[in-house]
Amino acid sequence: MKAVLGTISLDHANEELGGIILPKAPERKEWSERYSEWFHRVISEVPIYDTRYPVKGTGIWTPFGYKLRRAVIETIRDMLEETGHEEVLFPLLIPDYMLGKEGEHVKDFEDEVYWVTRGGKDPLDVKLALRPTSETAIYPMFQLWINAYSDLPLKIFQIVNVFRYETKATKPMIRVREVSTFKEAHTAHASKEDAESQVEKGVEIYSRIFEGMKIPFVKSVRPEWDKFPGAEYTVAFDTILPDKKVLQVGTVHFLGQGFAKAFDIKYMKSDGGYEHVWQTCYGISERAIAALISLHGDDSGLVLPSAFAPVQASIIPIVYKGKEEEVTKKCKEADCLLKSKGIRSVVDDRKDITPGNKYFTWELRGAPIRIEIGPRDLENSTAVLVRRDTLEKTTIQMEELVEGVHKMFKEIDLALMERADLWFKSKLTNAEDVEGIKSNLDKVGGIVEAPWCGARGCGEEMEGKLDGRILGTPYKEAHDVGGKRCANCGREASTIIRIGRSY
Ligand code: 5CA
Ligand code: ZN
Repeated sequence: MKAVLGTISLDHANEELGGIILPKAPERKEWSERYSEWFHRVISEVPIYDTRYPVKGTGIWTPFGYKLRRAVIETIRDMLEETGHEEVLFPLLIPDYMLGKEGEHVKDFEDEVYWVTRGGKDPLDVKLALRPTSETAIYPMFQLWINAYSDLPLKIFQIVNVFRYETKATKPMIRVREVSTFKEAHTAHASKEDAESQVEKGVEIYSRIFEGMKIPFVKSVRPEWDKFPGAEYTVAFDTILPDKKVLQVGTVHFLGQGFAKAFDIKYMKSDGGYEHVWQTCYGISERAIAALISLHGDDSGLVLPSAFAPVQASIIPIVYKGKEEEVTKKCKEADCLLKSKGIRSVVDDRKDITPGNKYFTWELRGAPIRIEIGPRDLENSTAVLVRRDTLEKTTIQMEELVEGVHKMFKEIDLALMERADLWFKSKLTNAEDVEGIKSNLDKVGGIVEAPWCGARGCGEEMEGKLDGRILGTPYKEAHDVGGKRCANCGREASTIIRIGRSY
């Protein structure tokens, strides 16, 4: 398979079809040079997400956006259920005394919490927080639910909205104040080993989710000073957006016994004594959907992996005078056939719109395949399939339509992964010293890896010098720093450090 870096350019501009000039093949100029504008344009033109609601940091999933969101949620839900997690639903409101139980947690979230203090005109006797995340809502119930060894492990998740009064610039889907699509999993275990192995499983589950979405990532153990408040350590998934900035798309936390002690969650051991449980939690949000939208797109709009595309195949009748009815009928038959095989197809039989304009619509909306059927196809019993990612055309026999569509989905999905991977790898560089890191961050962006001594003071110093964020060290990945010196202080290196300019 041919992989393409940066710009995809095939020249279809001269191809004519019944007097219609096909739209120019996809480029990635706006996508890479003015990503932020590109993103806003795509989400509002498709439309996916409407940002005009008059509360800062909130947005509306449009019908099309909602379908995309639902496909992502379904994948996540299936993956969690397959791996023994059960779905629950907790209240949005958390009493202040519960939110305050775990010291570090509340200290870090304090400035981000929205409070409900009145019911009608009456002041509430207990202030209620809108959940910024649900540890402090869920764990008091764990305390009631967990008594015996046989109650463990306990693995639950919920998909809810959470509220964070983000003070950095908000950005649709990426940094919102109402996170509308927050999947949080929470687990409790009898031993430290068991909980740590759940962290590994959480990381594995997320890896599979991102692989399914064709989102390349690295997994890093966040530095001590940037871990989740209340956690012993945090493993984060970082990807790189078209503007070469780093986006954290998911996190898995090892909570140790901190919350268990704060909320007194204990189980009885075989000797009759009690032990606090060991816990993990992991979260993912609509940020992952923003990454899905961003990573595969081009200047014509969305390009979506087949599993997530709300419309997988658009069928466009190429009509000539006198043949309208026959062609449209054939399109509808093809549509029925595809639908009966579980393919999400539509016939675009809008009147008074040129096929060219219909192509624009479905390219913008990221339908992986466009199917064109015209009078000549009626005679030959064929259809023309056009790949969204390359605009390559293939003529196939009508009786091979379903097979051909499935085959093309596979090819597109593979190509999307390969293209995204290549692009990601081109933004993942190495450096040996602070100068080199800085130069890579300035020139390439993305993520820079460098040898590091592992000392907190040294890391913080480096962060100051670099105008970048220390993303952490590789999680369970072989890396050889034998004989290397720390990029910042020159002492013997013990590990690799990752740095990027992040959202
Ligand atoms: N309770 C834990 C695990 S569920 C937790 O809240 N972790 S978190 O703070 O790291 O959030 C989980 C994920 O949600 C993050 O990795 C990030 O991808 C996403 N996220 C966090 N804040 C926002 C926000 N303001 N807007 C969009 N997504 C967000
Ligand atoms: Zn050092």
